[in-house]
Amino acid sequence: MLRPIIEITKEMREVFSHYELTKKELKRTEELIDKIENQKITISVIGQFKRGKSMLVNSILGDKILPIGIVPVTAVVTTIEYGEKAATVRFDNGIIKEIPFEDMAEYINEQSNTDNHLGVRQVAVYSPSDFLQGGITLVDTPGVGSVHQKNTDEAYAFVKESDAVIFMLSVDSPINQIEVEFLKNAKEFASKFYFVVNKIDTIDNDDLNDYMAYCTDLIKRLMDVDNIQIFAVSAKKNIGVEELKAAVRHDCETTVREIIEQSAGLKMKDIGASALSQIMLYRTTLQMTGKQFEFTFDELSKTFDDLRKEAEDYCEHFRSNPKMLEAKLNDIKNKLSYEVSRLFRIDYYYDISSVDFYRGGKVDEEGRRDLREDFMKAVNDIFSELENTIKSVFMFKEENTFTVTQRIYDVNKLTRRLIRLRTELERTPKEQAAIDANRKPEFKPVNCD
Ligand SMILES: Nc1nc2c(ncn2[C@@H]2O[C@H](COP(=O)(O)OP(=O)(O)O)[C@@H](O)[C@H]2O)c(=O)[nH]1
Ligand SMILES: [Mg+2]
Repeated sequence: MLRPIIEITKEMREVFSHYELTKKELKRTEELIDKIENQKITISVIGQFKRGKSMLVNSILGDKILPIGIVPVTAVVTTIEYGEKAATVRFDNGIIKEIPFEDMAEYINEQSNTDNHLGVRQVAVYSPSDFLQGGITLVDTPGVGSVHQKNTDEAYAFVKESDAVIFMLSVDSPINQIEVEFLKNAKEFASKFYFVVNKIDTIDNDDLNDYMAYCTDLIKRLMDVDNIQIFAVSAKKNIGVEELKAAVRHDCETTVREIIEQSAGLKMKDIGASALSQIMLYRTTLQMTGKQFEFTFDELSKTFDDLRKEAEDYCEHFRSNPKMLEAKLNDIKNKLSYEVSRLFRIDYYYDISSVDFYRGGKVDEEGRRDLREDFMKAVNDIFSELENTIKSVFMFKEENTFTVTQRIYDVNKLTRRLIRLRTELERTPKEQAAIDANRKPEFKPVNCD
């Protein structure tokens, strides 16, 4: 008998609450529970740049909210929720600023905010559109596959937060490898997909029907399902958009809880894996003798020193190049994961993302950006987090042997429980997919003359 995902999620929350180490996972789990209980659904529009994502969002909302363009335009994630018209910008350094609606493009556009040098984490927009009523957050993402790698990373990072996805294709160029990869990744996190083929105003009906048949077939294979929901639209001419809106609204009114729960189940697998690697580190440290610990800790401190030196040299050369610095930050995380795995003989992973370093930076006399300080701060933050984790675990060893043995016994018990919960999560999506597959596809040939 399958248990509801919310029950498994709550039990995982209980497991995480035992450790200081799984604080991050606990927070993410609590956010998911909040989303399920309050039925807040996040629907992201994703796909390659220039497919017409921003234009579709405008068309859905019936308002020209987002900037559109012939060149890659959207550089940052924009969330749109129900409310009186307003816009706020959240920066990487935590500052939130309310901005006039008309100024939005300055922060979102690749042209005015190249490489996101303003350090914008997200733009949050509020719109009184009926479509958003009842807890829907619609998200416009930067497209994947343009020369702006950062935009691709942002889009990937945001897919992790999505419950449902509007995957955008267009008739002017077929689905490519980058999109295929992106779709596979999205499948790991989102539970509901709407496929949209845009720009149908530019081809005739016969071609359109052939193209839709081609896309439907291809996507079914890629998604490994028997049925998909696919819509032919013109965001520009507002054709087919009502059908898409109706389908999304219908699902949100009838099965919102299932959609959110299923996507929470997928995300919990990711969270569970990350928690398990923290708990393994805890257990291994707890079992070490004082000598072993000292040796391991010395080795790790040496690694910190070497990497810090490497980072310092590196940022001398690339002080104005956020892309290179970001890549280096991920490189450092990879090297640390490797070292921890080697020294503690466990699987240890750092979440590789590229959105955790403030790119606002200073500007020198020649008007060049100097990101060294922010970069080194990010590097040191990575080290000190790990250092504190390991030190705090080791503090327990100061206690008497009985307490340590008891702790090891407890952690073993909790680890087994966590592994069992993850196995339980593995089982649910397939059953749910079968339920999904029974829905009929929505595509009807469209007359766009
Ligand atoms: N003909 C046609 N052009 C469109 C349509 N939707 C978007 N475009 C154009 O495609 C380009 C990219 O649109 P945009 O929304 O910025 O794409 P995004 O990068 O995916 O957000 C712009 O030049 C739009 O005018 C459509 O339905 N029909
Ligand atoms: Mg866009």
